[in-house]
Amino acid sequence: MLEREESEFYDAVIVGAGHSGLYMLHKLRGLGFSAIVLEAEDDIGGTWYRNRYPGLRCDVESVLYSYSFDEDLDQEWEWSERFPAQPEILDYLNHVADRFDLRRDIVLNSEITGATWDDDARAWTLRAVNGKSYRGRFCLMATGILSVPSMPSDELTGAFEGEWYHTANWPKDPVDFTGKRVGVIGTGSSAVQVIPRLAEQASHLYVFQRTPAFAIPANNYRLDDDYRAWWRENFRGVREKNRWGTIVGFGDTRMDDRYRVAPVPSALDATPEERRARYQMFWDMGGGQITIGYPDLIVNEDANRTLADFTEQKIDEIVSDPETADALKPRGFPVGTKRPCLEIGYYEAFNRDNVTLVDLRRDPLARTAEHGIETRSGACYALDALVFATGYDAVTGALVRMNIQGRRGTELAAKWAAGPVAYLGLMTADFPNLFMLLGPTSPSAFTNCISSIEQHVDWIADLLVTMRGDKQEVVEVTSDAEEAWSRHAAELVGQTLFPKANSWYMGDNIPGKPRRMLIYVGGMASYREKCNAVAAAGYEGFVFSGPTAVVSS
Ligand code: N01
Repeated sequence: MLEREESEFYDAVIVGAGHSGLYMLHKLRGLGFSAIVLEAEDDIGGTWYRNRYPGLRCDVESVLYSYSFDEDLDQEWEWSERFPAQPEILDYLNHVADRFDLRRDIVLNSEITGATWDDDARAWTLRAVNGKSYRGRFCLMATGILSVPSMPSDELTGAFEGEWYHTANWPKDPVDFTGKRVGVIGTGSSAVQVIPRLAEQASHLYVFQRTPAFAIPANNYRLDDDYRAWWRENFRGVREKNRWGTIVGFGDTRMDDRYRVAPVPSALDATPEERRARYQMFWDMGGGQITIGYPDLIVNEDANRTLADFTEQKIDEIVSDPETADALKPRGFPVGTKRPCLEIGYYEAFNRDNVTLVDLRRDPLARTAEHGIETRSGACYALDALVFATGYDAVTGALVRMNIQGRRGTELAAKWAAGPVAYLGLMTADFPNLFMLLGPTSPSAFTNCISSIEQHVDWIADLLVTMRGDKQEVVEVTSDAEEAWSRHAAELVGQTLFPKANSWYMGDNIPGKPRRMLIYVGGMASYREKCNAVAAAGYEGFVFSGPTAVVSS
């Protein structure tokens, strides 16, 4: 493990050694900046290191869920499957770390518990849990949008005498559930992936469902030589489209205009037969693209209902028991307003004799007892193990927990108590020289995150190079700029159906978290254009200062 002198001063201190932190380090180093990465875990990989539950794979195609900044890297790494499994993504990140010799500037086991801006020194000091501190001119938060698990309350775990796990905090050694009675709480993306795998092992699996998922077949497959030849020939064009969000990765990278361009502007303009054929085409292709099968699915409830009807028919076709099928149908929110889940054998799992769906909408959870779970009706489910697939304090969770203090002691958690505000999702006023990667109101989860990360890193790096050339040391955003951006982001959300669901997108899943859309819904292309325009206009909305005076605004 890297040991560093605490007295050392860096141009940039980066928090987190996942996809964002690794590329940020590589980019800054290449530009001649000194940088260090502080990572909480005992190895690199971020979200893909800590999440290692059985069945975990990405819902973005492997060839796109990878960096595009180096063509040789792009060509030499061969993905084995369409949707990459967690171990392969982690292998890839380790390969990147080795290939670009990144480890020498990464300090592991260094969870950051505080970060403070010093106006006089124009620097950030970051304190790690092990008592060490690190100083740098710029601080880059590469802390991930899904890195803080939403842990079950003591009420849910306290009395339970069996073993329990959270999907986002899985043990390194494989857990053997053979012959055990297992309960899974939650039915989001993590649960949809882990349930079929647990069903293969457990003597009996109880799925405790509060809100049914909207799950679409992944149609995963192994990538063969033909696919690789196609990729080698086309990767530049595909990457470029992906950068602008034309392909967001949730569909088939090779898809043609039959999929991309809807034949009519509204699902309601198509005949039932035409709609069914189109939804079936997406269903067979696999991936989440079906939710944008017509442009109005996410803005018009009636149009959205047509997709919900299609999904319900599919569940009826797959799940043998009509009562179970009915309980599995996503209701109470428009489809796509909660993250669609990609499934491999999820609905089929409920046809197994050893799997029982417990519908908490009908019979809510009452308490966790020593030997299992009791519901309000008095039903008792005896369990040897519990798996919580209860999600994350998404997007802002890691940032507000870190005790970040900006100018005049302003605390980030206090500033965002009513909801996060950030200009372009990159910076927030009163926190000079602090950048966020995949920050709130950036497009993050509505894009292929790797494209977003590359956009942020490149854009921030350009800004730092400009500052170096202009001999400026401090950059910050104005309150006006961040308020205008937040207003614009909120106006766009108001035109969609997203507010109609209780989702982690809106912060609903964490008690006390303000209800606010955490992600920019305007799309990657308009976000990228806006960032480019801001830079071209001399970094409009940003204020720079040199060692002594404000020089530009
Ligand atoms: O978390 P979630 P996740 N009692 O928040 C339930 C990404 N991801 O880890 O909806 C009972 O979606 C909760 O119920 P409800 C992806 O972006 C990607 O599954 O609040 N139930 C819900 O069912 C995804 O969206 C991949 O009523 C409780 C579930 O737990 C994001 O991560 C794989 C409860 C939480 O679902 C988060 O997914 C995995 C309680 N007290 C994750 N508390 C891929 O790339 C919570 N729930 C494919």
